[in-house]
Order: sequence, then C-alpha cells, then structure tokens
Amino acid sequence: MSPTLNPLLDIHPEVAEALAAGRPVVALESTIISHGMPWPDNARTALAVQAEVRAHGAVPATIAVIDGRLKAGLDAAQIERLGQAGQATAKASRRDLPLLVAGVMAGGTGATTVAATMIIAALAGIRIFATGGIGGVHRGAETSLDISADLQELARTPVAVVCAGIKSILDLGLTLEYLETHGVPVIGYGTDRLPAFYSRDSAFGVDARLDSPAQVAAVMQAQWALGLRSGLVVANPVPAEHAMPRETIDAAITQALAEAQAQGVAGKAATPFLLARVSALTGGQSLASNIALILANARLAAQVAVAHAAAGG
Ligand code: PSU
Ligand code: MN
Repeated sequence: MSPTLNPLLDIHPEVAEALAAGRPVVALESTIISHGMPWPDNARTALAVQAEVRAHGAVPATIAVIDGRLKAGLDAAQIERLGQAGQATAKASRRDLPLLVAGVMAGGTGATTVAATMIIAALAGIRIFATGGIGGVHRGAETSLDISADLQELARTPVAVVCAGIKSILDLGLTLEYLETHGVPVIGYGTDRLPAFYSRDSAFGVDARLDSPAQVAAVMQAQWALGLRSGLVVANPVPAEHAMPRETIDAAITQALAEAQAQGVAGKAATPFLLARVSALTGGQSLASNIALILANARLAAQVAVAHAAAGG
C-alpha cells in the first residue's frame, strides 16, 4: 500500500489488505443508495452488489463520507444507515467534499456521487468502479448549463467507471461531445452502440467495442502508461431480459422532465428528482431493471479488476 495515503481517508481493513497484496478491488458509490432507489430496496441492492463483486473474485469498497472521514469500504450497518436516511442524506459531489470533511455540511456525512467516489477511489489506489448510471449533460443545458461534475471528474481522475450507459433523462449526444472534448474514451462492452441505461441501444455509437475483461484492462493500462491521468467509461448494456420497452421509458422521462420544469427543480436536486419520478411513473418495472443492471455492472467490474490485477495492476 502507498505510504503517502491521505490522512483524511479510512480504508476498511479487508480492502486495505487486498490493495496491499495487489488483489482486485472494485469501488462502489453511495448516492445510488441514498438517492437512486427507495428504501429498503436500496440497502438490499447495495449488499447484493457487494456480494456479486465478491462472487467474481474481487473485494468491494463502497465509498462515502461519514462523520467527516472519507471511507473506502462500508460495513452493512453503514449501508443500512445511508439507505434508511434516503434523500435526507447529503448528496456529495466534488465541491461538497471539503465542506463535509470540515464538518460544516450535514454533520460531515454524505453519500458520494460518481465524481466524489472516483476521487476517493483514486486516493485509496482503486482503479475500477461499478455503478448504474453516470451523470451527464442535461437536456436544455444550452440554457441551464447543467452539466454533471461526473464528466469533469472522468476528464481528470484515473478510474474506469462501469455503467449501463447514459440515462435518457440526459442529452446523450451532448454528453458524448463533452466526453470527446475532454479526452475520455467511451467503450461499449459487447456492443457497438451506446446503451441508454434501461435500453440496450441508442441512436449513438461508442469509441470502441471490447468483448472481454482482459481487453478492458489492457486499455486501462495503456491509458495510464501513456501518462493520461483521465478516466474511462465502460458502458455495459442492461441484460436483455431486463431491458424496458422504449415507449414506456420515453413517456415517463418526458413527463418527469415536464414536471421538473414546472416545479423549477434545478441544481443538485435535478438528477434525484428525475430518477425518483421516472421510477415512480414506471413502477416496479424500472426498479427491477435498475437492480439487474447494477448487478451486471458489478460482475463485469469484478472481472475487469481480476484481469487488471493479473496484468500487474
Ligand atoms: N444516474 C442514475 N442513477 C444515479 C445517479 C445518476 O441513473 O443514482 C446519481 C449518481 O450518483 C451520479 C449522480 O453520480 O446521480 C449525478 O448527479 P448530478 O447530475 O447532480 O451530478
Ligand atoms: Mn447538475
């Protein structure tokens, strides 16, 4: 393990041991627990995701900020606490980390977004991270300027993020343009098309199709051996049997966007509002799909972590 470990960071002993031995570790985010799904499915899913990572040969490190400390590796009680508090938990992106650590926000406890999870994973020496969906450029961003800090983080922090593509509450085309400008490769896992979270397909392509965890690990190694200190997106389509009919999801998204606009929802509340409305409007169907795709991403991330470790990390 690195002797220059950040003093603000607590690495769970099991995670620290794996990292020290060069064994595979997968980071997991916590905003998806507090803001991405309802209680108690959120905590149950987070625990199932950890089990899925283990079952595929890696150690899970769920990330959050608790009582002013950066945490890489949460136990079941900590996950239950974030899940039960739900949207009352602070949602922590890059700009929130100093406020939480200084204890001036939410008592120093927050659930980390993709951006903040990448920062803490990188501090801990974890190179691969599994989640559901990343933030992106919102529809209407040409006037709202609502662009997730996740995209800037992908441009500057060397972590590979396995996700189910980009949820169509966002503008997929603008999100891809932004990632291209900032030099972030977008890989399609087993597909030439950009997956759109609930759908396996979209109107957009990817930069490269890769078909094995070893290929993904090889791209990660090449990127960082080149001295490019950025991240990458590994887009893994939702399992076919859990994909949702395009009309159902499109109708829910259109309605959710209209409601957000009518209610003036903006800033950090925008994404959680849209996720919750889409989920409510499509009922249990989207929740089942969400759970299935997160488990599939955890499995792929574990396989990539195993390949990455076998290739020397
Ligand atoms: N998209 C999802 N599920 C999620 C999120 C996005 O399908 O849970 C969460 C992630 O934590 C992501 C965050 O990092 O929302 C992005 O929020 P914002 O757009 O405010 O940056
Ligand atoms: Mn935003």
